[in-house]
Amino acid sequence: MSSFDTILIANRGEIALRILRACRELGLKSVAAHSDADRSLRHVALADKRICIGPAPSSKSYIDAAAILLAAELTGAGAIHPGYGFLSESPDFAARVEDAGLTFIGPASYAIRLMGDKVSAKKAMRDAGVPCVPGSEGSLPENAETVQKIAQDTGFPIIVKAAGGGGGRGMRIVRSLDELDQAVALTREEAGRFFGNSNVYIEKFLEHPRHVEIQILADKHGNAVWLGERDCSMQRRHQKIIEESPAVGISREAIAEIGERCAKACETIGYSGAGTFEFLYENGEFYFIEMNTRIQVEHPVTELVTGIDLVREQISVALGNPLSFKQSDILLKGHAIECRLNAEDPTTFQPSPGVVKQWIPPGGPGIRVDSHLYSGYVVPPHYDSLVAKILAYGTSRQEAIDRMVGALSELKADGLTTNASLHSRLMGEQGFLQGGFDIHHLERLISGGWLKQGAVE
Ligand code: MV4
Repeated sequence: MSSFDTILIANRGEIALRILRACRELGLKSVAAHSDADRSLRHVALADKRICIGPAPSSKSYIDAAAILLAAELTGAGAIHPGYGFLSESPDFAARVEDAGLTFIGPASYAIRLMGDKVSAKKAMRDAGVPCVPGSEGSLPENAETVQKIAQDTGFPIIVKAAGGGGGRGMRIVRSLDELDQAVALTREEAGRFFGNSNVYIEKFLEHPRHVEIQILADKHGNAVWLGERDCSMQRRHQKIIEESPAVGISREAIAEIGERCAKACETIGYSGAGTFEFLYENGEFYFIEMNTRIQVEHPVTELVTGIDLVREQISVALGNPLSFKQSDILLKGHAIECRLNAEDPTTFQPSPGVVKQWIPPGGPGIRVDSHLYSGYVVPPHYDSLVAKILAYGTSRQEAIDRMVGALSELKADGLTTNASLHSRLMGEQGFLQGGFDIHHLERLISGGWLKQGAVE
């Protein structure tokens, strides 16, 4: 089937280093395709080859498809790993990689395209037996009366979403019929401008859901497995801050049932690679909203509770190998928590790039740190502010929390302003300790003045 001995890493930061390590374990060579601003990244030093693909702005480097394809040709890479962000979910890029006779490490371009359009994704998933949020069947018609009928049948409040959106972009909550026409018109107009697709759809708006996602892996031989869930409800402005597995208060039977449906859906649509089904969870029910067709930032949470190397498996299935295990081989054990360490102000959330004078990562039993930082590294201002993922694993949730508290107290990132103190405080926050909080929890804390209240809980 596919065959390659060299992978071009079309990404940067911690995930580029993570991919490089997976290449090494698989006996594959790696090429670091980096921007002008990223010459001093750790994975650039460790890769078998390195090639500069353009200036610092990602539009001229990490999302320049032509530059990356040329880099692959020049370095003899047979495959491209896109990591997350950048070109990882671009169906056009994946198709260009395929057309160049190279392997895109991810699903086939048609599956990325199917899932990139949220209307077609929902239809495919509902047809495959995955429960979805009630709402319009497909995109809205032009006729205002028909749209009103759909909205009333769904029941207010509703949310109008752009088919080309996702991740929180292009959506509008509508609480009554008199706001409907204008909301649909505005969302359509924005959708056309931002995504080049003015299709919009309606869903029942869930007021207090949790964000619970299911990790899947599928090979090119029709086999798919689910690898448990991650609760990603601790977020602010659609940026996840803490993720954990298992999700507090959801029965193992309910997770197995939804997991089976996700794996089956992958087999139905011919999906291969790693993928994530995003659900809203409210009143004991799962509602599918979107599928992510990439490896995600929070994948190590799943690696800790399953013992499976998701990046290695992702590459292995791209090579055409069958999955190296069956569903019954996957045992979910213990509890894992990830804190995203960002170079940002812990109260204003403003990015704060700069020189790392001294970096001392935490360690000890149950601690994993995925980071590209080293003492003397300069965090450039051009990219995402994520600088490290601190993970704690324990037999119980409390043990994982206790280990995370210890890890955060050990961590030193002198010279950088980070959100480590926010994480330390959250580890002792009542709602977090109890678990099962909704997606608005952190924003509710912040608007209630929690950030300024010092240690008062
Ligand atoms: C929703 C919702 C409530 N009801 N859909 C935001 C990001 C995108 N992935 C979907 N989003 C939402 N869709 C319905 N029908 C609430 C959100 C939402 C949200 C979802 C997941 C994580 C954080 C969020 C923050 C605000 C709103």
